[in-house]
Amino acid sequence: MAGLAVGSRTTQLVRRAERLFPGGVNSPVRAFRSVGRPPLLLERGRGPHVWDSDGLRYVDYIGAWGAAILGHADPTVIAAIEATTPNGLALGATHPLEIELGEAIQAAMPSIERIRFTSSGTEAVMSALRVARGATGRDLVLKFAGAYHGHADGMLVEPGSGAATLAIVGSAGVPDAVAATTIVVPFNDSGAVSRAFFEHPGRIAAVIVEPVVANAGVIAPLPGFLEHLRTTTRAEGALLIFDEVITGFRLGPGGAQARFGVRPDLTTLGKVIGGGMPIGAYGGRADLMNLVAPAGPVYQAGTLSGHPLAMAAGVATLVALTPERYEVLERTTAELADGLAAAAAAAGAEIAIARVGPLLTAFFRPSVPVDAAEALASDRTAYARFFGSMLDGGILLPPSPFEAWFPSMAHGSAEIEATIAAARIAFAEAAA
Ligand code: KE4
Repeated sequence: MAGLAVGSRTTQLVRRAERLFPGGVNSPVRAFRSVGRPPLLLERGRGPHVWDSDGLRYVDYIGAWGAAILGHADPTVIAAIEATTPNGLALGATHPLEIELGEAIQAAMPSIERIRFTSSGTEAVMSALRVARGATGRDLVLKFAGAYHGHADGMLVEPGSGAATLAIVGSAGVPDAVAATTIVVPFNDSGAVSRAFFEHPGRIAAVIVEPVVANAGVIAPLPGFLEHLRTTTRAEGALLIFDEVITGFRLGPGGAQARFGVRPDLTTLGKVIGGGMPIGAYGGRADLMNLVAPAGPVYQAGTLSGHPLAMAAGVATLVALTPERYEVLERTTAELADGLAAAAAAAGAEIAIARVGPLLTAFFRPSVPVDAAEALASDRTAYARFFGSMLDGGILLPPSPFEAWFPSMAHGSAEIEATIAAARIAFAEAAA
């Protein structure tokens, strides 16, 4: 059975990795620490499947943390990269493909009047926050507990994702003075947002939000919450930043801002727009983005920003993201969510399936959470057992209860049925 035991090649590779990288990984969540299993090394992906270094195949819901929306090794994306590679890699000046990808993003997200590419989501968030501070002359930023916006110092205050997985509420090495510039309130708590502005009049440069939280597991915005952020920031002279690194081009071509009809001042993007290549982007109102060097006084730069291979992969991906394929992905995810809920009910397991479009999380708690405190109170031990049982059944879930599952457009009924069949066994084992 897949994943039953980590084989000798993986064991040897893990031992070498542990002598090289902190915790044996290049990003904490990959260590599988919270699910009590040895980490997998993934060596190949194709469509809905990945293979580990022992050659075992899994139906994959990590999905490169959202980037692999078309499925792994999509032929059109690979072909675009292969066609670009012979012309050289980074050339150090603007490449025509940067213009193509920028125009494709702008066509899908009209709020993005100007855009700047970076090489990661963290860089995109750092830069958007700098623009907000440069534009307003204010120092404070408001974020939501359990949201993850990359590892820039000021964002590592009650972060989600891998930090929440490790029960980290802050990070060593972040000066108190920097952490003090970040105000944290509960997601979906409009009153707390208003109180923060009342307590810090004229000092908050921006509110940054995952419009659908994915990094505490999936938490949907309550009706009116995003609208409240829009009206409050506008009234208070602060900017609204939608961190759509996950939701952008995942919740549809226009992301969360189109799905919920709320227009932010700035947006950060990543993952899908690079088709699996290293990428980030920030953009928004022209009057704000024209503050960015060399047009204005807010400095930001990047050696590999707009890398031709990332641009080629991103263009190929966005071209492939047709309305029909989004409809199929929504249906697939809904079938998965319904099947998981039915399997849990049949086993008498206390599971709440949170789903927004093609994003979902199975929370081991009685109801879907409305904020990170409720999400973090879910049963981590039960999730770890569930994760292990699903892995043994050939299904690879995110190795943390505080991540979203990322089904792809390559996941078909066979993969959904296999996932639900494995969940029936896993829930029964968890309930035993
Ligand atoms: P990167 O710097 O990791 O490219 O992006 C940071 C980031 C920013 N904003 C949001 C909403 C994000 O989800 C992320 C990164 N996402 C995590 C997965 N939850 C990356 C996976 C990891 O840390 O290994």
